[in-house]
Amino acid sequence: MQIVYSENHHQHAADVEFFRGSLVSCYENPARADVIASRIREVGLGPLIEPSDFGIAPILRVHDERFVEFLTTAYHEWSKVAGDIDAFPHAWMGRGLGSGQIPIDIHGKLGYYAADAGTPISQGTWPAALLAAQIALTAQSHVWKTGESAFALSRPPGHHAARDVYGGYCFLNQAAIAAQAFLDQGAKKVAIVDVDFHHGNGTQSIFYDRADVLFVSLHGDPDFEYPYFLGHRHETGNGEGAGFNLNVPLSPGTTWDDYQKQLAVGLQRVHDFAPEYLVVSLGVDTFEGDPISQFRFGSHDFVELGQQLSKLGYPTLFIMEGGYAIDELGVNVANVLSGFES
Ligand code: OKP
Ligand code: ZN
Repeated sequence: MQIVYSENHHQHAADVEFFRGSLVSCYENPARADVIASRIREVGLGPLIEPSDFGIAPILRVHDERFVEFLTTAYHEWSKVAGDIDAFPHAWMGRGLGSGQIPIDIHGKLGYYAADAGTPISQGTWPAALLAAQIALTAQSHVWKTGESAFALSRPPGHHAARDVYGGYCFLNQAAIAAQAFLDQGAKKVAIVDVDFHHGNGTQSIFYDRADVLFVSLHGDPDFEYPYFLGHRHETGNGEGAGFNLNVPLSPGTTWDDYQKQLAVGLQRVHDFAPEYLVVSLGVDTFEGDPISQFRFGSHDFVELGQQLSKLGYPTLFIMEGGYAIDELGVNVANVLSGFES
């Protein structure tokens, strides 16, 4: 399997995030990708190659131009008034309280584009988010050209980013950008399976009205878990997209044994859809030791997850999403990929 990686993810290094009312060290930190890369080298899963530059056009197929413009300038605008400290919003529009007009002031803009107060923007956030998108596009291009599978080892993650919204540690939606790239290159149908603990609300929202991308997500029930406002079972798609969105919300404490039965239903849906390519939003925050999540997978369960995904038989593009138990993170991710290859 080809693995696309760059050490330049280190540019996105925020200091703190809000957690239960306090500021704590960021869970989404550079050590995450470092330990994954090092485990992948250790087990010899495949060559780690550097990303190529596909420019901004494939990103603008998914994201709003003004949103992208905001991301490119946000830290600079913020630091002019706040100094060299991570940027956070402090005001949101609230239901029914927005005219739709985009504020000029940076604090207003942050509130306009952000979904939550848990996603700091640091000095290097934009270059790192852009690089993550290029990593996804490089891996996508490999899958497209060779029919082989690939892994985009990138951070920050992407599945909470919507067309013009950032949040949940995500800025650009790598999975959506890659899925759209397959379609733009001539594919007719792409399936995205999101196995991160958190619902991929950004990805769902991007493809909710469309029949060319099937989105299947298994996740902590949004009645209890972030992102709270999307990811319910009754969300099945809209208009032409009706029937092309499948959410499987699961209770806190879900084990692999419970999960795999639901996964089988989700993968059957993918099989029935008969896509040409599979994109996997790969989060391993379903691990029992994850500090912000509530499922109970053991490390060995990730091997089986990889095996289940490989049984579908599609050229598969893995995109790195969440997973915050640093000590086991490398093993858990490598286990999925080894299971897939075996
Ligand atoms: C991103 B991904 C801690 C509470 C949780 C958002 C979690 C985002 C997870 N501040 N905040 O899906 O792994
Ligand atoms: Zn997650």
